[in-house]
Amino acid sequence: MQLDLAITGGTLVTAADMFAADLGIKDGRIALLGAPGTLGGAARSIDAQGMLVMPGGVDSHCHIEQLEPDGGVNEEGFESASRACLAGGTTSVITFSNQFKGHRIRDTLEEYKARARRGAMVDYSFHQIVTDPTEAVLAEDIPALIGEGIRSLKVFLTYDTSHVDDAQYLRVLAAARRGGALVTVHCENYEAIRWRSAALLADGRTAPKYHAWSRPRVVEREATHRAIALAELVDQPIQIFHVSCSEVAEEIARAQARGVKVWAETCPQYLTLTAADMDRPGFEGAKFMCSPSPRDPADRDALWQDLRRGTLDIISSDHAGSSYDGDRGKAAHGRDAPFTQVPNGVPGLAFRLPLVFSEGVSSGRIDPCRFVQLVSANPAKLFGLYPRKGTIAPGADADLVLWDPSRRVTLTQALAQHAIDYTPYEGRVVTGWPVMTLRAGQVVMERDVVTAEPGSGRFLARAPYPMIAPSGRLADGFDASAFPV
Ligand code: DUC
Ligand code: ZN
Ligand code: ZN
Repeated sequence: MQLDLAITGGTLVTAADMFAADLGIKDGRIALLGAPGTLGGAARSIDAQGMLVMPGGVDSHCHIEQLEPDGGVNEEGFESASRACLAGGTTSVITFSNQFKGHRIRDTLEEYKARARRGAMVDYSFHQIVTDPTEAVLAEDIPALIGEGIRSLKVFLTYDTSHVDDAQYLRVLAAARRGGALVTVHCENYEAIRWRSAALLADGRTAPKYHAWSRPRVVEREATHRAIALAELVDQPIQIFHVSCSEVAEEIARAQARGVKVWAETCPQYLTLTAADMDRPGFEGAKFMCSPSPRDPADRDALWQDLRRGTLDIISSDHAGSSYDGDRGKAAHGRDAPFTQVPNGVPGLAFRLPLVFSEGVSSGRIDPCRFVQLVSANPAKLFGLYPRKGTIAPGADADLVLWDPSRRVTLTQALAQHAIDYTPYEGRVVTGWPVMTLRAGQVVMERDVVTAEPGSGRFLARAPYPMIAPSGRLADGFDASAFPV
């Protein structure tokens, strides 16, 4: 076979193994693997001596070009987000289509697809956010979008514009069970946060650091427990987004031990930042505000234990498109705005893999195979993209990152290549860096220069897959989800 491209001399890393091999690419896919020096002819060859060759990152939680109920749109568009992804070794994303309360889902999804078709330079799918599960949305929109290959829904248990109550959450779980989709959940208690925030403001405690005080660990733990308990009642598999601390992971571990189909992720911000970052001078702390809040150094360190034992199985970015100084940025209401008026979220598409590799592999906490599991293979599996994404095997898309494990790099805003005007990781030194990214067999980033074409990303329709099937364990054997009530 005449290969289009051969990658030779590198060490291949998958979720399972690490071995010296050459890799051949044909028509955008991995065609064959061979012992070093044994591949046949290739039109082009890349020397990967000294490099790890890993599957491109799959970021299963990031907010890109998201439309907001006030008529605005996230400052991070598909093109700039893709540039950041490719710079950092990520080749696929699952971002969001957002339902506004009082509106149907079906029109919004088309708008997101059109935006992605114009700008995306990575492959993409969507989670559908459900904020208003009316009868029509449950009976018509959700089955239709699942039929189009959107096999994950997201619900928020907090935020004024998006939270659902328990009755609504149960109905979304039931609709997902009927249609065959995963439900993903933002777990924080809405009323508890409102109550504490009002009290903090009444006491004049308005600075960014009080964001953490408004939502302590127990607020996240309670919502996580409730999200799991109701999912268990319906027998609907769920994933918990952005777990910030072990107190929450313990709830998940307990449910997993009972055999509940619940998975969970954390994000680099919870492994690297702490609440003290929000107490920086002036309004600088706003740059570190995200929800749930970063916690204490001990929480940050303990999360690695949850990642090692598998309670947490995915590390996503939760990249959020709010700048610092822009019109929709964190300082848009002034540099003395109360924390309740500051948009939540931190940018993280570009530095997800470098931060996790450095803190995880270079620091000796995890091995390279676990790294591949956390940032690529596991998100691909949980969200129905595997084995097309997330592995190096014949037939898989040739989405690869060539990684220099010993290169030391100081993170800067310029290296992030996103549209957001800052990075919370400015000045942090990492060990391990992506030197080349390939998507569908094409080199799309080399030495920090991204060369992909806007619109070259492909929509990833997700077919049914067994991992997210209900367990079949129902109280009294009664399947209440069969009745669309
Ligand atoms: N939290 C979210 O739930 N979404 C985006 C940003 C954030 O911090
Ligand atoms: Zn969230
Ligand atoms: Zn999010």
